[in-house]
Amino acid sequence: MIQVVAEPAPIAIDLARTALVIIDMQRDFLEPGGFGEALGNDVGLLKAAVEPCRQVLAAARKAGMLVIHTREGHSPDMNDAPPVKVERGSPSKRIGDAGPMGRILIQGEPGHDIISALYPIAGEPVIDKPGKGAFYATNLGLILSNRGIENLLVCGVTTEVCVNTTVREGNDRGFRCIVLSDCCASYFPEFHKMGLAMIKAQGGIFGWVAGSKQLLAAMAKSA
Ligand code: TIU
Repeated sequence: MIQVVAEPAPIAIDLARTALVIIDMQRDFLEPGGFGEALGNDVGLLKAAVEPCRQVLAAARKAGMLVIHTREGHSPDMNDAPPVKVERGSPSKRIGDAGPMGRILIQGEPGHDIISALYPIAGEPVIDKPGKGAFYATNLGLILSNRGIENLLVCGVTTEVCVNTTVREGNDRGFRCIVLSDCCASYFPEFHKMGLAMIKAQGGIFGWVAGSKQLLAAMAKSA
């Protein structure tokens, strides 16, 4: 067991029953020319999360923890893309359109891939998800229950969209979700702040929030 300094309260977790879940750290969200930029966002704002994520990923691998990566996207025929998602707003490019990193948010295209700094290694499940939540229309829940996982350390982008949705789904399914604040980022700094505040409010209504340094310190103590 390790004891992590977190908000709204410290939490004790068994690393053998804990998975690191890295949400959608894809080129389409973090690099110019992808989905994030097509929506009108400054993708540079997400860079801050990369190095903290890299450090947590290295520590999780060293500790032998289950590491799971997710990617948001759709099949090339786009049968799994709801029209309401494809048609909404007035982006410069829509899902499925051709961009400098291939078709926007389409599986198999360069933009859909995970950034090189956080690239999965053999044995780490990669969950392709059509929605915001990582449990929706995926086998994530099955993988976690087969491995006896009770706790999720959650990193990734964006804080208020796919991270928050996944944490809410995970909370309803009985997982203790600990969101690593500096390992998440948003195109809207105020949404990042409030996205974390919503998770830890009311005694931790959806989960816990901790800094990567707090987690790494707790892991180092137990090593
Ligand atoms: N992964 C994820 O958060 N998908 C988004 O579309 N996020 C936005 O903030 N747009």
